[in-house]
Amino acid sequence: MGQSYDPITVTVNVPNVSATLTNQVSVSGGGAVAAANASDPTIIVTPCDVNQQGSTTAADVQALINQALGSAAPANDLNNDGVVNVVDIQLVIDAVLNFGCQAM
Ligand SMILES: [Ca+2]
Repeated sequence: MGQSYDPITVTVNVPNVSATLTNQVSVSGGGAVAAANASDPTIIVTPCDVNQQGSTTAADVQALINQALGSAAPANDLNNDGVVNVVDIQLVIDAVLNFGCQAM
């Protein structure tokens, strides 16, 4: 009782799709009567999620339109070509349509 094991770090790559994933872990053995379980929901944020709230929506499309029109600072040059324009807007629309975020 009262003992612990060194921290274990696990790094994973996930598909480039906005979603919430749940990290889960189960530990058994060591004389424990029952397995110990823990879970931790994690929001996956992609570059197409312009407002970084955890999913890609029409609000993100609107944010890119504002940037392309110059009414907002051009902060999300998703294809990294030096300008925020209709190409970047299309990348966000594709993400909204669940084709994934193809930002570079
Ligand atoms: Ca661009």
